[in-house]
Amino acid sequence: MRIVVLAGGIGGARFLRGLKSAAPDADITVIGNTGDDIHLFGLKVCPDLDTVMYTLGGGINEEQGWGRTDETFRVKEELAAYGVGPEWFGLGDRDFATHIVRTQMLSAGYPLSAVTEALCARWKPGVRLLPMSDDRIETHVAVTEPGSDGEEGERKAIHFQEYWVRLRASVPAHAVVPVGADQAKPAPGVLEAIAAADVVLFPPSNPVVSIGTILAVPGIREAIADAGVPVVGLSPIVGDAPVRGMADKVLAAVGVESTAAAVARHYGSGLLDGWLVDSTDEGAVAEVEAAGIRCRAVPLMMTDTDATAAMVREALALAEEVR
Ligand code: GDP
Ligand code: FO1
Ligand code: CA
Repeated sequence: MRIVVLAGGIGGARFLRGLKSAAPDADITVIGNTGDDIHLFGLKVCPDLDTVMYTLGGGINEEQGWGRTDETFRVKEELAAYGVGPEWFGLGDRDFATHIVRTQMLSAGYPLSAVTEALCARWKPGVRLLPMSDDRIETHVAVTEPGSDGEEGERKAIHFQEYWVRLRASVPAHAVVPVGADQAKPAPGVLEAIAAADVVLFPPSNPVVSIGTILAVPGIREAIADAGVPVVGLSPIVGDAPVRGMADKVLAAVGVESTAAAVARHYGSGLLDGWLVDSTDEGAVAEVEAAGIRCRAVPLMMTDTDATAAMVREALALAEEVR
């Protein structure tokens, strides 16, 4: 079975670990979000691609969910000693090597998709990992930062990483913009993988800054809708709040309530055929079905690989029901 998965970072990566366990013989193509990408110290950092690659390749810091295991921060300390920041972004020594190799290859003219393939030759994630696009796309968030005197500050756009990592999403997001997406093209292989898929899965990744960003690349949403195969998603919202992260803040920015049903309606029946909500959100099932999307309530906490594999089996069963 050919399965295409649209993935962000931690939520996407953990879901994929369950998918590999539940469907060991499946041919899995992952379309990864690159809107989180940021240039730091002259290097190109791709947090969500790396989170998927390290998680599936056995190099992830399990507790944190991002970055390398057994990490040290000597380089970051030395940079700080020169007064060179940002200090708010935790790039570790082992992780730095990935960004150096990536940047070196990009500078030599290789597209990000080829670079990602080369990095994966080491990590062997067991899936085909494609960036959503080879073109530069960076998600920016419009915020009003409080001034130092406590007065209301100026409205400005900041990089998504600054919003999340420096500000911890502590101020409202007025708007979320995937800068560059409208001019971008899907990376080689993306549209082909979607057209050849037997099923498309949306893991419980962030609906705005992960899956929303992938869908913002012209052609990807249309290819999924036109593929004529079941599209099934899993809710990242459980009991009216994200399981982790800032999905509530960025959903508010696009005018969507933080409920499992509202996220399903946001994707819409033109895109989604099936939707899984957590057992505790059983009450949302009727509302989702009324929107024309087949819905089931099942346990959706990715506590370990077995629990996640059970979620995947429910998603694949729902795909067969709507096929
Ligand atoms: P990020 O790029 O690291 O933020 O990761 P993703 O975008 O792939 O996934 C983030 C989303 O995963 C968040 O909105 C979380 O609510 C959701 N999430 C994380 N763990 C779980 C879980 O165990 N169950 C469910 N249903 N959602 C989860
Ligand atoms: N997340 C943090 O909360 N703090 C960090 O300092 C941080 C550094 C970092 C470095 C490399 C990397 O691949 C990911 C990193 N992340 C960090 C996670 C990052 O913010 C991701 O974009 C998440 O996917 C959030 O969407
Ligand atoms: Ca992310």
